Amino acid sequence: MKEIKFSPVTRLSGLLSIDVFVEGKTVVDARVKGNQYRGFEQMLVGRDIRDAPYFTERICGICSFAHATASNYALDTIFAEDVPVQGQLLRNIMLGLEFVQNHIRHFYAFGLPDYIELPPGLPYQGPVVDRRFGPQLNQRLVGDYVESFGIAARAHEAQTIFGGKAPHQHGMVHGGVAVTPAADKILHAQGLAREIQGFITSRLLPDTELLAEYYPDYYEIGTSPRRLLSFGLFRIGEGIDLVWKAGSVQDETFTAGIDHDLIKEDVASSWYENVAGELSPTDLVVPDPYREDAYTFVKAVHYERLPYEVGPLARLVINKGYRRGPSTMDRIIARSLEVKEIIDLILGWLALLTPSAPVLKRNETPVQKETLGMTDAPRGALLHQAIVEEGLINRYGIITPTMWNFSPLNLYQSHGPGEAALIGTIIEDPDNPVEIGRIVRAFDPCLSCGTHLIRLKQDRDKNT
Ligand code: NFE
Repeated sequence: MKEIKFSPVTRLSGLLSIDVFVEGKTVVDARVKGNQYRGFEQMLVGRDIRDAPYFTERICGICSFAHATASNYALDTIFAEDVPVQGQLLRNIMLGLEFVQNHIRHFYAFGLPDYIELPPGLPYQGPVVDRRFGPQLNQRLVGDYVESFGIAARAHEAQTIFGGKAPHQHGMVHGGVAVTPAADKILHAQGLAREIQGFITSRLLPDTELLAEYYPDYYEIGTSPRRLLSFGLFRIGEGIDLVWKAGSVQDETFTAGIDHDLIKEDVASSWYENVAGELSPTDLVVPDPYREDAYTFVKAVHYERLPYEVGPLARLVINKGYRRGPSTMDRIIARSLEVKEIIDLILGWLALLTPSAPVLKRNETPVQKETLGMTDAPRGALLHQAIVEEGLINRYGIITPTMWNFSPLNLYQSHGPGEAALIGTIIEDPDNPVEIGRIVRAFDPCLSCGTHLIRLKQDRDKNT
């Protein structure tokens, strides 16, 4: 058996290493390793619960608004607030723009360099192996790759119109949003959204089709068990009605809704002091980076004891009847199809904004001690859960999409979706295992989110 190590895996957010074990040409075992420890849950203990969105959105620079959303949903419950419809629209517009920014950047900057030949000198290019586009098509894709950076930036620009800044906006607050939409702001955002929509229609979708046409074998590579899950996306109307529904899929069976009590974690393979059995999201664990029988800072997460894949493909299967997958190409296609749906939704919501309508309805006294904020983020299901005493955080737990997709071997000896997708892969050329990067990046992993201060051994020794 041969071991192949990738470290670090580039063109993603955070620090990820992959070890695969190959017999002949077949991957027989895999380990996805999150190499940084963040400790946000520990930082939050004892702080005012109203600070939680500002801290948690700094978990990550690429999905900060998603964390602000989950955290503010949790605060809306704590303060028993009904967000005005115009506030809901603005929240959805800003959250949607984050998806747009992420998905466009992922397709071109993170994923596509595995399939095209970029001009020399650009960073983070792997070995040029298995490139199938001729010079003309390659040139077209390189042109779109370059253009995509400006387009993705437009999405952030549009987010700042209502959110003040991006990333780490200040516009979403508990009870609604902080900025009333003036007519000039709406027009500005519409102009940017139309430009993005044009790029998605004329470039991203045809480029995705082209990729699928030239790499059809990737419908069979990176496959994993058909267990998909989503917390739903975009609240609208009274209560917590969702534009895209929550639920889970096992093979062909869809079950509506998610019972959050069935979501559990464990540290069987994770660098924390070993706690036997299942953990709840708000259980604190103590890091132990020197545990011999562990290999990652990512905790394993499961639903009804089973690992689930989350992300654009799960949402598309649950909401739009997409039938294929999961495979590497299905994950890529789902992201592109989803971003077209989302930019159309954003333009629809922008048209519904009314400059003088209220966007915020706040209460000042917390009425709940336990709270939960669940939404989908660009990469999948995101949960924030808090226990609060007299307005201060006693416990704060976060389960991110990358925890779902890059869960290590769990308590029940099941691999997470990322490891499962790698196992069974045929590596054509073990000296240039291009398949591994393609499979892993199609999940769009973010290890900054997945492993929520690095504590070096020297520091630990100094402290003891
Ligand atoms: Ni750091 Fe994130 C998204 C969240 S992934 S990118 O999407 O939450 O774990």
